Amino acid sequence: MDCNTPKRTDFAHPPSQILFIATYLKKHLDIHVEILDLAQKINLENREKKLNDYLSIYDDFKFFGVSCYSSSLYLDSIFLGNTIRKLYPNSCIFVGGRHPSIYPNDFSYPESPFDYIFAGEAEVELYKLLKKLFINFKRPIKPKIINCEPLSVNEFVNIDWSLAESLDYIKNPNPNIYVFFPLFLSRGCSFRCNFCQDPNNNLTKCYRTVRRLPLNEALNAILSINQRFRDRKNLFYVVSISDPLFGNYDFRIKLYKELIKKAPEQYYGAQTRLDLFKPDKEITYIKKLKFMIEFGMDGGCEKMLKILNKTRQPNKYLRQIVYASKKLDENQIFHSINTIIGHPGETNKTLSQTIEFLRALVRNKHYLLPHIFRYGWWPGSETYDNMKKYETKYGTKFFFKEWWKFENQKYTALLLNPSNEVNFIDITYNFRDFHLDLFKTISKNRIGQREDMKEIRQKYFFIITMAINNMKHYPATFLKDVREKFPHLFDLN
Ligand code: B12
Ligand code: SF4
Repeated sequence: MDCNTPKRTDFAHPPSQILFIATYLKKHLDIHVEILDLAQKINLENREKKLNDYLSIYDDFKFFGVSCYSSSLYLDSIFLGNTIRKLYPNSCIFVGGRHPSIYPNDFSYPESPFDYIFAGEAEVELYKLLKKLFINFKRPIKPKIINCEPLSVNEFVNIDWSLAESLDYIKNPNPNIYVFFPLFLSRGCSFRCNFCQDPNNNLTKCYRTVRRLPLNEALNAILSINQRFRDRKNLFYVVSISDPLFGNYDFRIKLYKELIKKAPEQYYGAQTRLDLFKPDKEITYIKKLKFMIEFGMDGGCEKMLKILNKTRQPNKYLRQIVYASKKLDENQIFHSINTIIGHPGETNKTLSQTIEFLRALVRNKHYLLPHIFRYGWWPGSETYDNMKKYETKYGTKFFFKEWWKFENQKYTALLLNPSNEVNFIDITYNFRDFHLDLFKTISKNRIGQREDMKEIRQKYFFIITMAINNMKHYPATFLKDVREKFPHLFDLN
């Protein structure tokens, strides 16, 4: 690799949720919308000053919206709301996203900077509210919660990508950054995996209701990215189909055929469930595209698959994974398989079964990248809403019930003892060992050499090298931080 070869060591995801809202507003109202992606800037030192400088040019703006798309952004969202309120005391500030959809009351308290809190998909309700406020601008005395119904398919809009032009990594493309344009050809998921969705949680109704774009509109959504960005110098991007499930089989086959005809040179990524994927039929088309596919396997053994409510036929499901991965590898298709460790119910036996399964899966593979995630107990999930059940059944201990209200959320979401016999310290070591074990095997296997997908080979290489380097020190650094912040947890274990 010479020094002019891009190193591609960073990833960027334009904020699709805000782009959807902005597109909808622009389409239906005569309004100027500007999008700021502060996610990368907000972690910087001196963030208060930097945020102030960054936001100080918006004194012409009356309305500000903050997206709290994951619970781990709760404190950052409040901080951002307060900064805006101090700079622009008379403005109207909205907040929406996954966390406000589940716990809107977390944003409604005396002195809250927010005027309106949106629970659910907010396009239509925000539009209606703005129309009223344009005629009569009045801030409510206390924060007002607006519950939104799931959007119907005819209310869907395709993102207007001109709105993304203000993002730093689009304005000044950096050849070292992979940009993933998240695209949604559907919304909602009919499955009920316990770590993901709680069927009894009303506020997540939007996430449970499946709605799909018709094929021609789905295709337009994909091609519109190409039309705008294809010839942009230094912009390396992947069209990343981020739906919870990537359509149904018939839809996928038709879409592959169209993509082969209309835009085969483009990189694509999509995620779906392994038990919905038909390797023998789909691979014929996928291999003609520069396509990466990601599967949420989530449980690596029968017992955990049942606890996660991932499937009713765990044995068959695991066999399907083995078969699909073999076929994908033989056909030189880059694929990743995600596994979660440390969910309530995890035992020493399930951990060793999972690593055995994964070891066998990566053996002699060149195109498979396993992703191991440490379980975080996200609100809105069955596991979160039924902690008592897990405490009684497995001896699980959850340490910080409202973990998102603590500083250091990167730890607090992970701090639980999954069962009587496995605690969070064990999971920390297992997390390291799983990575080192699998990634060392993969690096020896030699990563796939597809000539037309060199950038992806580079990405795999980068992820694996970084993980091997970082993971060696992971337990020491993670546990040191936890010990400093929460020493009492070590007395309990
Ligand atoms: C794409 C994605 C990502 C991308 C990019 C996210 C982005 N768009 O910027 C990346 C890869 C960066 C990512 C990272 C993470 N993600 Co993520 N991600 C998703 C995913 C697949 C789609 C989100 C999305 O764009 N949905 C589509 C839009 C249209 O829907 P929406 O987000 O709900 O937005 C609507 C409303 O919420 C509302 N709304 C949203 N923002 C705003 C703002 C205002 C002002 C208003 C009025 C309304 C409003 O209106 C929107 C339009 O209808 C979801 C799963 C899913 N399928 O939803 C997980 C999901 C959101 N992620 C999740 C998690 C946990 C994470 C990580 C913490 C993972 C990790 N361990 O690192 C990180 C968070 C990083 C961080 N900084 O904290 C969880 C959140 C769970 C929770 N209770 O918080 C989800 C739900 C997955 C899951 N089931 O576990 N993620
Ligand atoms: S993990 Fe995937 S399949 Fe399961 S409920 Fe969530 S989005 Fe659906």
